[in-house]
Amino acid sequence: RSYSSSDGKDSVDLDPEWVKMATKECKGADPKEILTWKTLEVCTLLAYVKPLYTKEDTAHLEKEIPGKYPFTRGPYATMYTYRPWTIRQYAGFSTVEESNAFYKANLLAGQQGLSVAFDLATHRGYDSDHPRVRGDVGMAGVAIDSVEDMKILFSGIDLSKVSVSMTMNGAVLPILAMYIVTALEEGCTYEQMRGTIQNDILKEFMVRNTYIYPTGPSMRIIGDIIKFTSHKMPNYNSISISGYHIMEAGADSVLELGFTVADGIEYIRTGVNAGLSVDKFAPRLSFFWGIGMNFYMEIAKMRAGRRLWAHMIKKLFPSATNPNSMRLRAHSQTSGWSLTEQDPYNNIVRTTIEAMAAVLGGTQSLHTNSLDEAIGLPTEFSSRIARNTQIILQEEANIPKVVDPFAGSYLIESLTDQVFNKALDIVNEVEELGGMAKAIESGMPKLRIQEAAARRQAAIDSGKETIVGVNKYKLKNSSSSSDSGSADKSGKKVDAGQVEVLSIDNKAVLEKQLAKLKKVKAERDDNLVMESLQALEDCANEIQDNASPNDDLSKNLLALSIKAAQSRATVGEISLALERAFGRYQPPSLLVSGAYKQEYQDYNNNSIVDKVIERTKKFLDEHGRRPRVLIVKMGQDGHDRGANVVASGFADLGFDVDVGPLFQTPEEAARLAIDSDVHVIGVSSLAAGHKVLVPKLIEELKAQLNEAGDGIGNHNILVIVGGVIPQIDYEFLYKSGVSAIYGPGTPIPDSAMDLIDKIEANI
Ligand code: 3CP
Repeated sequence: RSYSSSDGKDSVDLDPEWVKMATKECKGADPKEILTWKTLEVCTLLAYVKPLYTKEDTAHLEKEIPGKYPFTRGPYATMYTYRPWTIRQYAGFSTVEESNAFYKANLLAGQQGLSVAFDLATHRGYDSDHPRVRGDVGMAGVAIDSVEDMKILFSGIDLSKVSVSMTMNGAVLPILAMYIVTALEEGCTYEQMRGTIQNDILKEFMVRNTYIYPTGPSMRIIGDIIKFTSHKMPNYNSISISGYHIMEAGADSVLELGFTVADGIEYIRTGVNAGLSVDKFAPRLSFFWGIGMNFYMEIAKMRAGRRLWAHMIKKLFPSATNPNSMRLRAHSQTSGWSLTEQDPYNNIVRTTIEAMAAVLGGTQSLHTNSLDEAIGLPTEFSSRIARNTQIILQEEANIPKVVDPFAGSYLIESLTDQVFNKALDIVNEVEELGGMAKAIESGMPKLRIQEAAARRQAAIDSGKETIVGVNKYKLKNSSSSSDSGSADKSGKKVDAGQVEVLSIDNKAVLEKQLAKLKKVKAERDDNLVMESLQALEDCANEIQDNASPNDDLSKNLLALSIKAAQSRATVGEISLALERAFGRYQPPSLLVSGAYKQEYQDYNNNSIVDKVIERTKKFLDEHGRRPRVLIVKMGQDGHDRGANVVASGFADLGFDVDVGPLFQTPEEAARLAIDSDVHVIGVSSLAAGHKVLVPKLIEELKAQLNEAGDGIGNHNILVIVGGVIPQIDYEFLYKSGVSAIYGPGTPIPDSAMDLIDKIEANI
């Protein structure tokens, strides 16, 4: 065990006078031994964090001021003292009419910028009438099929004044094009458009999975967007380089930072390859961090991130001379993963702590999660509390009054150095693999993130890490949110377990979308649509000519998508025209092994893990094969952290685990389960599609098993469900034939043991 300092050498050891006193207080034990904090980042070899930092730890510190290279202290000189961060709540659900009303009400109530959540059908480039998206339309975001939808979404909102962020990556061309056409048709000029498009496809291949096309064409799309926006939309941020999803998928702070900065470097190279100078576009690249409960580390991460970006740009792109090219500006979102279904009001506290880390770290814009997000979609009530959390930080707590208040803290400065150095190692590792696009092809980032996720889950399941209300301080009689409360001092019932969630009527949204699609198609000039789509497809098929003048946008995919959107081509049609040229990306299946078991046993030997392993061995002896589970994700929900963690955990416990490809239909999932002769299908659902997709899966299973007759090994394949399932839907799912529901917080060995019982009963 050793501490390391900013230059990687062993750092100043603990102060000897303090060690003496501490040894006494620790009743003779070595304080270095028992008080050293082995952080989550130990996965990426971050040094251990000392229990005490002193002046000697920061003796090497040089003076830095905010607004100046290397920007550790903030991208602006005055930061919040002059202008606080933007309160920007991510939202969108159901129809454009409902989302528009929600946005307008939020702006009146103190929200300062918009951030649009699209439904998964739109993300993956499908119109609402596509058969693959039955369960997804309007569920985890708003449904958009054409410019006409986009115009309603922003009706009554002045797009020259309100900055709008749009989380869109796969279907970025049609969606950005439709936004631009909407703004132009509302009288806004290109120069007036301010806002951000996420447009970060690299992290989609790594973790978020809402890609459409293979990596090469996807990067070309990004090049064209950077080129178009840097010429015509000087106030628009062309990418939001996102660590958030990397963190939510399980990465620790160092991995998140290293991979995100490496992504950013790849985008700079993409812009340069599109013929642009770095200073022409880099000032409008922006970043996006996930902020979890690791309070000190998150503050250090944001400070180290700014320093690392500035350092890398200076080192790798010496032609960049505009300081704004080196200035990292970031949006942050509190961690959705850190929220719990159990005792959910605790989530308000968690979000407040995370929001404080984000602003003490110097974020430019912030989303605070609603307390109910581990259970379902936020209500008006929970959204209000989330928004007010930020307003209170801005207007009651005096936090904005001083720039970078943690500067000079022995701990935070030391941690900033450590995170900088370790994240730099990760960036260098990616560079050695040939940059992020190549690293992704090698599978390295995905596996590293999965390993961190599996270890984290094992730390929680084994009790090494505390989650209040989940693995410690649980509500009485509570194994899940079915707990309806406990008694307060006066004996009155306190409703601590149940919260209301927003329910979307998927059928009604779908009907509305279908009617609108029909109308748009009936009223447009089909010849114009065909022409514009053909031009787009032809351009996608052409090899790019990098020698063309860099302000020539005639062969630019965004310029041509704008024409298609103007002609009222739909999201699905534009995506399909591009797909004809580019093809659709098929991800490889990667699974990490051994990390869960090792981390669990490291902390808790001779535990339930060993018992489950014994049980699966016994099962093998008795039945001639191991219990076999197929983990599936249906619909367009690509959030696969839970599915991957459960799959690798179950495999470590001795199950035979198959992982289905992402984006399956219920028919395909049933077919795969029967062909693989599994005992159980485990459905992982995080995007609210379960009420449509799970009953359909069970129906399909029955039909296909009947069709197969008696020759098939399993007459009855059990269906279990995990993920974000509101308690109110449990009854419905059980009635549909689901055998078990394992909500968030269920330890993997517990569900595994329960499942073996169920499989044996079924056999
Ligand atoms: C700000 N300004 C200042 C100061 N502070 N000027 C002088 N002194 C100051 N102290 C100026 C800026 O220069 C800028 O003007 C303007 O005020 C706005 O400030 P900003 O920092 O640019 O802030 P904002 O417009 O809010 O933009 C923030 C960034 C942007 C840059 C981070 O990219 C952004 O809003 N991103 C949000 C991304 C987002 O919402 N993502 C949601 C993902 P100029 O522009 O004239 O310079 S949700 C994902 C959830 C999970 C999922 O994906 O499923």
